[in-house]
Amino acid sequence: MPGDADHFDARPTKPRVVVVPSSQAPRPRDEILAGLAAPRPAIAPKYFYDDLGSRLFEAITQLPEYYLTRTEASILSGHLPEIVREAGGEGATLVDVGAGNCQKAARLFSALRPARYVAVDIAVGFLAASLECLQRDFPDIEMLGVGIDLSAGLRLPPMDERGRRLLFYPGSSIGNFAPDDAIALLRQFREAAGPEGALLIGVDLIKETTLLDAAYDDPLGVTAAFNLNVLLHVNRLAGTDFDVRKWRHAAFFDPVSSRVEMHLEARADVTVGWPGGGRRFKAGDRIHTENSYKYTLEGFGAMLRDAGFARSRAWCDPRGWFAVLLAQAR
Ligand code: AVJ
Repeated sequence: MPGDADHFDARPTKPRVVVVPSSQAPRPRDEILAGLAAPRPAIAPKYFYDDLGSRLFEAITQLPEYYLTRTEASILSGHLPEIVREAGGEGATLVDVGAGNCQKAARLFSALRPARYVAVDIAVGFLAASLECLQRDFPDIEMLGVGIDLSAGLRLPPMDERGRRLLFYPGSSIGNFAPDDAIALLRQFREAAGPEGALLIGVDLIKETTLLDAAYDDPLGVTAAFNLNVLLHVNRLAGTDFDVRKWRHAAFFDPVSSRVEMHLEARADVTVGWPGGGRRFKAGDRIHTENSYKYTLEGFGAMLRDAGFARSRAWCDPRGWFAVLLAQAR
């Protein structure tokens, strides 16, 4: 019956989700196979996030040892009015980079009251489902999903918007990039924010090694499952024949490079094949899957300045484990 659908679908329509094809990024299959064949074999951390990987990461954020997500949430909720004031108040376009389940941004909504919410993530199916739920709770905020591979740059589709832009990059996701690449990404954020805009970013700080090791190698083995799951994703993307049982999770903080490294280590000699090739791994050989850089507040402030941000303010938890910074483009 005409009209019925309208009636039941009253206001909250499904948010539009667009995929921005990355012309610069190599195709996943080529990138993955090149990484596996390299002298130091590696898989880029963006490949963690298939549907199961996105869910395993959500589970990580609930672990007692993984202090990052809850520490950041407590900093944000403890200083929300001040952060919103510094960020220019209500009515902005909130651009959430690496939005995942969108829960971090959703907790800002009541105080920030953005006119528009643009959620950007590489895991576009997971993002679309998250956005659809969120739109029902916040029918007055215009929402857009953007599927994009950040390692090829932050390219946003043209948007009809008034007001300022606030870029949101929480969770210390910036830690996945080596310092020089991180500065280049921050510079792109500054450009995307525009002259009136700002960046709200979460950064994990250097702390005792035992705390960092535990956060990335938890006793329940959730992080191990998250790390090993990349092999299943890679099997689908690149046609490899990884047997998860032949590999083990390894994670540790390296104070010299100031980063937590994650690897997958061969439990015994193993051969991995793929269409047109393959590689033998000896017991103990590793595939590097992630770096998670840790900073001092001073060090990260300097990177923001290098990226061209005019000034920044920082908030920390009482233990000094995590920082939230608000950086003004000018
Ligand atoms: C989503 C990149 C911030 O580095 O802490 C969690 C990913 N890896 N446990 C991080 C991750 C292992 C996470 N980031």
